[in-house]
Amino acid sequence: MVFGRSSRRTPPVEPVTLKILVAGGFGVGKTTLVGAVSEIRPLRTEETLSEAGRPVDDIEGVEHKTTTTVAMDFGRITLRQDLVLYLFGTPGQDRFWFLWDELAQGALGAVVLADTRRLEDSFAAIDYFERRGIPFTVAVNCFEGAGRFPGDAVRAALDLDAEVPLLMTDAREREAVKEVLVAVVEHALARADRQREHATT
Ligand SMILES: Nc1nc2c(ncn2[C@@H]2O[C@H](COP(=O)(O)OP(=O)(O)OP(=O)(O)O)[C@@H](O)[C@H]2O)c(=O)[nH]1
Ligand SMILES: [Mg+2]
Repeated sequence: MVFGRSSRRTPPVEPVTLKILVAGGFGVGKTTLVGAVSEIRPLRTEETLSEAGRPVDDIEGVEHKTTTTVAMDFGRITLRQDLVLYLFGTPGQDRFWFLWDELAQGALGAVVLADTRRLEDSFAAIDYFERRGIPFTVAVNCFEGAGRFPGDAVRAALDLDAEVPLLMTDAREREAVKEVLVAVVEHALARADRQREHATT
C-alpha cells in the first residue's frame, strides 16, 4: 500500500537556469536580439536619445536610432525542457559601464554582438569578458549594407583566441539567435569541463 502521493507519478523536471549576458557596442542590436527570442515579454529600459545627450552619445553610424538602453534588457528562453536561459542585455553606451559588474554576477557566459561597420565598438566588451575569464561567443549581426567578411578576417580584426566561437547572425531572427545561444552554452560548458579536468590532474 502506498501512502501519500503516488510514487508512480514522475516529478516535473526542474530546469537548470543559466544566466547569459548580451553585450556589444552602442546600437549593435542587443535589445533586438533579446526581444527576438524571449518567450516572455522582454523587460526593456529604453530612453529617448535627446538633443541634450548628443555631446556624450556617440551615434555615428546609427543616426536613425531614437532610443537607447539605459539599464538592461531582460528575457527568458527555454532551450530544452530542462534548460532555461535568462538573458541580460547590457546598455551599449560608455556612460553605463558602472552597471556591468552587477549584470555580470553569476553569468555562465556572454554573447558579444558585433557590426562589421564598427568592429572597434566591440573591443571593450571583449576585453571585459577576457579579463574576468567569462566565456563568450562573438556574433556578427549582419545588417543590410554592412560588408560581408569571412569569419577569419573578423576573427583577426577582433584578435580573438582560436577557442572563441564566431558566428554570423541576424538579431531579428529567432532561429539564428537560438543558434548563437546554443553556441554560448556549449562553449561555456566545454570550458568548465576542461577546467575541471585540469584541476583533477
Ligand atoms: N537591418 C537590421 N536592423 C537591425 C538589426 N538588428 C537591430 N536592428 C535595428 O538596429 C537598431 C538598434 O537596435 P537595438 O536592438 O536597439 O540596439 P542595442 O544594441 O540594444 O542599442 P543600445 O542599447 O542603444 O546600445 C534598431 O533600430 C533595430 O531595429 C539587424 O539585424 N538588421
Ligand atoms: Mg539596447
